[in-house]
Amino acid sequence: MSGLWCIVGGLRGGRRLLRSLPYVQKTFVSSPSLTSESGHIRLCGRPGRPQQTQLRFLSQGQNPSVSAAKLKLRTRLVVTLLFGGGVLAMWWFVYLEKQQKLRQQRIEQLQQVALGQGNFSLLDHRGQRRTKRDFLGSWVLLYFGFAHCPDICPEELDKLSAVVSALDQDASLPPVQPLFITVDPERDDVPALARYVKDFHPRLIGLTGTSEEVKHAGRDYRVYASPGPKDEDGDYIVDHTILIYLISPDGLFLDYYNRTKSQEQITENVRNHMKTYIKL
Ligand SMILES: [Cu+2]
Repeated sequence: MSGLWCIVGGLRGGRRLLRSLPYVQKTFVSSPSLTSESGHIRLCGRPGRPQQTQLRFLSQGQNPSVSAAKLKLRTRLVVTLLFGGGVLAMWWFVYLEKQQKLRQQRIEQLQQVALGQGNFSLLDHRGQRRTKRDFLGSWVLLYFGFAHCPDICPEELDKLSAVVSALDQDASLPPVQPLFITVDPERDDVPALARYVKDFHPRLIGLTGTSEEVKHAGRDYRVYASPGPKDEDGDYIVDHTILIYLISPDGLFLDYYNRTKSQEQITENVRNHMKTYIKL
């Protein structure tokens, strides 16, 4: 009997034929000699070369070809999901690596620029001596100007104050310390600065010192400052660099903003620096 089935099973398409004939499958299952332990049915095989097929249990009452198609679909879905997840994870890893590399390159470039590498020592508007080291650990927006400036300095300090206030609104961001260093120490003494900073952000710190101390601080940031001729009232204008500097918590110069930059642009830029900041 088993020899007969071997002949049938050996015919091309024999297995497909068998699967499509439930009564034949029933015969297989009911025959213990043809059923393996795992429920698979051995159809036939020449000695040493067994040939197997995986017919499903008939007790499930399903069309085997439909079940196989479902299984295939499910397998494909799982494989696709695993592959997609793997690709996504790889892309994210490469992206983070690239961001970190770019950030590191930027820091190295800024260190080569060597801006703000020195350590200023000045008096604040309360008369206390402050050095650059005192602000390590804080984000700083720094501006050089003078209290008698008729228009540009008040405009820039208004803008700087608005940026600091806008960043303060975002609780996820660290606070920014606004600093103002005078380029006119002759007139901007401690009391004059105390009066002046009141018009701007409440955290704004005014800094002044001797002519040499102020020049030293300006040189570190390559600030140009040149007093003009005095009029009959002894009044004069100081021609100076108009830039707002962004300094990271580790004291590195990170960026600068000229007059063309709007409050919104500066706020967004500082926010981006904060979010991509990697502590050295
Ligand atoms: Cu000015």
